[in-house]
Amino acid sequence: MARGTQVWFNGKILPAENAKISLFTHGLHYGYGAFEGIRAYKQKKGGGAVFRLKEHMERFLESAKILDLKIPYSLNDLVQATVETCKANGFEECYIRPILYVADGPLGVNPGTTPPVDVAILNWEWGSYLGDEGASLGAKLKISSFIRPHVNSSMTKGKITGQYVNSVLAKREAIAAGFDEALLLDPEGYLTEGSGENLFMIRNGVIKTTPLTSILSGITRQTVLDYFKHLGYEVKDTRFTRDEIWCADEVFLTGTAAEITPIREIDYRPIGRGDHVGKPGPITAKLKKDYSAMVRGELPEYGRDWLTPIV
Ligand code: PPE
Repeated sequence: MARGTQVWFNGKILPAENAKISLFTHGLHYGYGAFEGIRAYKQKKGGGAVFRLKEHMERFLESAKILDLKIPYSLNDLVQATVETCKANGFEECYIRPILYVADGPLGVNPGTTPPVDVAILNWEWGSYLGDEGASLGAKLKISSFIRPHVNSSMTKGKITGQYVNSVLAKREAIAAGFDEALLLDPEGYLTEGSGENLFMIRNGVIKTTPLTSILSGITRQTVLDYFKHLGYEVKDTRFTRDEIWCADEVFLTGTAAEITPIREIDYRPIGRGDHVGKPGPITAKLKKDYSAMVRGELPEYGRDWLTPIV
């Protein structure tokens, strides 16, 4: 995992080792901040481009609004800063992590009415999120003993730093039990998403994904919904249960880091039918191939304005 040597910190590009923060940082104590995860890809026509950068930065600004934090940067400033950071690191293909948090100021839960906020953008190179084997053969999931909090406890429309303790606990539990990833239920027992991915299942040609109530509104999820609608598939945004997903023909996870990750097993039960039991199914395999082409500018019929060149 090679890290970029340069970071963007409060409006300037700096060597990463010079961007230091204080132990009195409010966001470190209380998790009051927000982040994004974005990927840039090498393009077929040459050079690099950032996939759906504007949509990620819109969600970043909405996370700040949910937290009632003001930052002095516009959508366009953040888009430009991201491109500049990738250029400063010489990366054409990388993961991009914008982060904002309440900075050094008075400690105590109350950060005051106009707290100081730091904003940074970092880069690193990141391979398959659930490992190369998970990406190609399919990952193994376990329903977590941790649940996604009620919608009045966690702000699901924001990518809020402190909320990720729930994801870290679920992920560590799943890994310790020999699985690749956790699937979390909501307080009523319906499936929601993985620790860092959205969830899809396919049965009898009908594609289902969990509703936006208790999940992050994933940008990859939306890309996949647009893709399936374009191809004329029936797609339902609806709740489903663990026994329904055990009997699915195909299951996959979506996310910027995870991209399209097929699922081969859930709770020790192999997923799929016929020739595809315990293997990625045909619709998932085609989606995975097409997603990989789309982000590299090889399928211009999907979102012509989804790729921001790193120039
Ligand atoms: N749900 C959660 C909880 C989540 O964290 C992510 C992204 C998604 C769904 C998918 O959202 P999107 O990337 O917009 O399609 N998780 C990010 C962070 C992963 C991490 O380990 O850090 C990511 O994929 O970048």
